[in-house]
Amino acid sequence: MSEPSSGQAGGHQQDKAGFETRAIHAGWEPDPTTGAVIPPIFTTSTYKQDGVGGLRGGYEYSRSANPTRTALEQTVAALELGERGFAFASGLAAEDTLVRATCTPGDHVVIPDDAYGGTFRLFDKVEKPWGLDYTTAPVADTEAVAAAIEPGRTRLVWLETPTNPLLGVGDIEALAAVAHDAGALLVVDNTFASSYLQQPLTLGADVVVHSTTKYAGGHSDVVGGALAVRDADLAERLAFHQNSIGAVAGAFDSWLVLRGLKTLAVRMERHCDNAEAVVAFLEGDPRVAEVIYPGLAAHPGHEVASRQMKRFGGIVSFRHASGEQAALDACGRAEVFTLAESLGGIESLIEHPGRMTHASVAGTSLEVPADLVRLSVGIETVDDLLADLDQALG
Ligand code: P1T
Repeated sequence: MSEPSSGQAGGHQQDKAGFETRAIHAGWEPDPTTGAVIPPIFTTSTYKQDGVGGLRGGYEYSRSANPTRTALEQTVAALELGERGFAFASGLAAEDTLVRATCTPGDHVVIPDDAYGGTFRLFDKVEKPWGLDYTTAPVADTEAVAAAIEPGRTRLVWLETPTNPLLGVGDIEALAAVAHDAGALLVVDNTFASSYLQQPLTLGADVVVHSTTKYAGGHSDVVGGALAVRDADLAERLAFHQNSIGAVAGAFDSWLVLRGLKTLAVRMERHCDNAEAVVAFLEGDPRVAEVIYPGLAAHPGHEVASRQMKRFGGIVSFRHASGEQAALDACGRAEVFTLAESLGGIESLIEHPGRMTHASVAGTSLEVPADLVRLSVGIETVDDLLADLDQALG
């Protein structure tokens, strides 16, 4: 097929407009026919050809490209300051497509020893039987990551920063150097920080991964994933695999994520404000044994996070001083914080990683503490959030 213009960063990336301007204007010019300011949801599977092979704008079939998805892909690229973006049906679909585009059976990858449970399950239960070997390493320890690399065999060094759910911080610049020295690519899952707080491609990363289900979509109404890259050859490989595997974002899902991204900057500022207030409240509470947040000066990754993140994000984890049952009870008692998996939406969520999002890592090196509670701090009235936590802690 002839390549559609899909996924190339739009003009607002090239002219280096501000983040908010790119979020609102990249990927779409008002429609020349109608003046539509917002991209329509192109609910079409196929496109009329003007004679065989005469594609209009490169559109042939909606697995290959769809104009609503193109608008999202261009926006993702523009926000990450990459050359090209790709949108998928979920974060895990984006991850799997990336792995298959960059690795072959017999290769090796380094993955975090603290990561989303579903990401670990993908490597352990799907990619490993396919023939891809992995070693886990703590992202906060650059030397440990370097030691886990097998030069000549390691294709990817995979990073989450901050990690899910323990909020470990990896030094993107240092890890990019370590990966590149060994001929590997540095992949950064930027879901927790969002494109607004951190732009890994500008720090040397080769690929950015998002679960757009989270802050990008921002309203807990869509499941999606995205990739952004700088290198044109890698982009071509990803485009080929995206089309060949076919785990693409549908038009309506693309539209929802695109709409979410337009307000990402203002939402993230409020998420950060509210998270800071929650941290201050929990820090002073004897029912809490430990508050984990990269914005705390005592957090081991605070200095690195201060360098590579604009602010410290909306996720706060804490350990209940009275153990696992007390942590479970707190999750059950919360009212304004909804007991649910996922994160990054406007509403506050509370969950028990050990029994919920990270149940699939039980018994592995990624197992999380049983007394751990994870909060996705939303943008509600902050006093209501603090009062709810106060009653939930018991
Ligand atoms: O759920 P999905 O859109 O497929 O994205 C997977 C994923 C990838 N990376 C990170 C850092 C994630 O947090 C996730 C999904 N996480 C949750 C559902 C959760 O509650 O932690």
